[in-house]
Amino acid sequence: MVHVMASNITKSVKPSAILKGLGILNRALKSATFEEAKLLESHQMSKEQYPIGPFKKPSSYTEADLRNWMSDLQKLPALLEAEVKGLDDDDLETPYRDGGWTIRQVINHIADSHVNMYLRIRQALTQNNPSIIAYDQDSWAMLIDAEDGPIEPSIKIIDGIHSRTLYLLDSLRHGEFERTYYHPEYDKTYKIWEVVALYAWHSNHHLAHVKMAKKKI
Ligand code: NI
Repeated sequence: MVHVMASNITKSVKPSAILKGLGILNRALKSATFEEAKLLESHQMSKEQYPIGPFKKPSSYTEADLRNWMSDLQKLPALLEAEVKGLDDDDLETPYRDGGWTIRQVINHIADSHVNMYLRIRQALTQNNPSIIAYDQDSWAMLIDAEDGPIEPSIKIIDGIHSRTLYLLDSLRHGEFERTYYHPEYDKTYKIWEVVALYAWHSNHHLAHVKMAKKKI
């Protein structure tokens, strides 16, 4: 019964219609492959750009979370120093992905970024929800000292500002982690504990970039 029905259907369709149908199917397949390739490419790119995944803002935190984030900040300078040990000037010019920042730019960027963290936390603690100054991180990474300059001063900066910030955070009372600053470019208010979470992620995010770049040397 099934066979008869199938053969009836086949008979009722003209060969030209089948060819036309195949053409449509073929085009659909081609475009699916193209879309899939694009999806795969963007997935690959985002995996390279976000090796530990993008930052996910937690909705709340525990004392243990805070300690973990602070520990990540504390560890970063020594971890960076260990990663770049033995790399020469040419090695530092290796980008972590095609078209991405070089190891030199990544490390100089961490210093630039975390100097801003340092200032913003201090402003949040001493002013009432202050508006902070946004900066153009890509342009900063292209300033000559960030693009061509040595990385040792940046590791020293990161070490210094992390030490100062951790000393400060260690002394804060619970409620003080709820103090805020306002980011005018994102039109968002950030609490200090969220900033600590963000920069702990940022530390590990760029440390992963340095590790990726070293595999390409
Ligand atoms: Ni960054």
